[in-house]
Amino acid sequence: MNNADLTLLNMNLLYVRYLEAIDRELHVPLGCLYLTKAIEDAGFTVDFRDYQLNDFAEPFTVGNIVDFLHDPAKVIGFSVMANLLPFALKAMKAVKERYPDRFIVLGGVGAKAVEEKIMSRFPWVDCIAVGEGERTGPELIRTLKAGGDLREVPGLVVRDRSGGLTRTPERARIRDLDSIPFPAFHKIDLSRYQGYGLMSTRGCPYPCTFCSVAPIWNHDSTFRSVENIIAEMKILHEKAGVRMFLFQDEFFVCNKQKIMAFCQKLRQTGLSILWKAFGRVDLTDIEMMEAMADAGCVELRFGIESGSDRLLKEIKKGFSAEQAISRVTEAVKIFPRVDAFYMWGFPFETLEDFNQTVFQMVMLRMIGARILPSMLCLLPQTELFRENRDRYPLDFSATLFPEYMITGHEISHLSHFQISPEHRPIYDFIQTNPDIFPGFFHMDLKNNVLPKLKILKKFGFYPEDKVGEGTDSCGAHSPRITAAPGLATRVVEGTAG
Ligand code: B12
Ligand code: SF4
Repeated sequence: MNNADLTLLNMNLLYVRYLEAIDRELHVPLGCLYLTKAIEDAGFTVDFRDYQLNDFAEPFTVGNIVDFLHDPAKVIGFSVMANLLPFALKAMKAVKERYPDRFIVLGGVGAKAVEEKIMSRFPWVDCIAVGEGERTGPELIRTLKAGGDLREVPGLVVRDRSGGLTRTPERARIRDLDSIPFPAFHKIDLSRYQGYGLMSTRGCPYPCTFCSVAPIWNHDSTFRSVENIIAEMKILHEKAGVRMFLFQDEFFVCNKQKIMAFCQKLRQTGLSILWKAFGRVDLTDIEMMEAMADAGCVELRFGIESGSDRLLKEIKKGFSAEQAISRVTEAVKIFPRVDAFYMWGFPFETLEDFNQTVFQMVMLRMIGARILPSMLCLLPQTELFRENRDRYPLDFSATLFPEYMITGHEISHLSHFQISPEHRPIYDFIQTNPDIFPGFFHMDLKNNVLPKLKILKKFGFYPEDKVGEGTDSCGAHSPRITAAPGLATRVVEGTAG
């Protein structure tokens, strides 16, 4: 009998299936470990299980999740992003059938903005935790153990005995991030992981309409001190020999003074470490980038999104195409690797806008930047989805998904995905719930997405329908991608045609 107060299952994972190979990048499960530490510090016990470490030949069957969760505690928590939300919901049903007396909590970012829809359609989900877990988690366990009323715990969506749903008041964000203890690294064998992510901030204040990061964190950003960040790097370096760190937060470069201080203090530690980070083109400059490179930054990533000023304005990106070009041109002279991320497939992106983007991508590729285009993903948290869902048809294609929605079920093969018959039901489930899983759909596939994909293939940014060679990877936060020889810098299997 499991005496822990919570069995916590991490389902935030990167798993890409090719015909001949499986790509798994094991990342330290930060969100779950922050949550675990907070629950343990409150005096409870956590039985943490990381599904990234499962050794099933076929991880994406509900039976295997039930096996992985053998003998769970009375409360079972799932941590999930949007890509595995459909599968997690199916798996939760099977877990509930196997253990009807257990209380099932869904947490993580995947359910954000569709909590009520999930709770009303899937009665086996007992509760959804919304937002940061460090305060909600311990209070949830305490209340459940005491037989209290969850409607009194902020930050939840709960079902009462009569089946009615209650969204409890939103929980205030944790302002002082330094007050949060470091993740519960003692729960994992650090040597089994390859990706050491760090979060130096939480949330982004910018209003980009296609992005889910800012709304997930309610357009509010909080920051750790330079000393606190370096202390975590030091622990990981000294205890686990970590040499390469990835700042996962999109708002790492939040302010020049802070970044300069960080670089100076990091250099003073004398630690022999390297790191990668994201930056906005309008918040970086040459002096800052040189200081970053001197302090061990080997890769800077920019979200550029479009080469069209009209489109940049429409998606509220907050800088111009010219700013992007000049910043990347400077950055490639400073860092060994510079990534330029683009989004394409906006339903309001004219061919003229799109061609300007392709032109810029070609140009920046020629000067040495790595170009990483992603097909627009209609995440339910985004302003873009809300504003446009009734304006354009929502189409599903069984062979084409946005890169953001790779789940691990589908097989990436040349220019398309294949779905094996045993996994077909998960896509049927997705198709019957488009309002919960819009990320798997396209806005106007025929006139918007397919013609643009064809152009991107022509310029080598996606594979033609023939075998490519070599690999390229955007590092930690995207699937490994197979590049067409000499040309493509990013290849995620698309549809034929
Ligand atoms: C690190 C990270 C990853 C890591 C995850 C590492 C890990 N195992 O945890 C990796 C690299 C695996 C990853 C992969 C992907 N990611 Co990612 N990732 C992030 C990132 C940058 C930070 C996440 C994080 O650590 N946050 C910090 C912690 C503190 O927050 P948290 O994880 O949300 O956890 C807190 C709460 O949610 C809560 N909580 C979490 N779980 C639970 C469970 C319970 C029971 C409870 C009570 C509470 C609770 O408590 C935690 C502590 O406060 C975010 C962007 C961002 N800035 O937030 C994107 C993000 C989460 N990723 C995203 C996506 C889409 C992906 C991908 C699916 C697609 C992609 N191409 O990027 C891939 C995986 C699929 C694939 N094949 O490509 C989206 C999610 C969108 C959504 N609505 O779900 C985000 C928001 C980025 C974005 N651009 O929109 N990612
Ligand atoms: S795209 Fe980048 S800058 Fe814009 S809201 Fe998202 S994280 Fe912030």
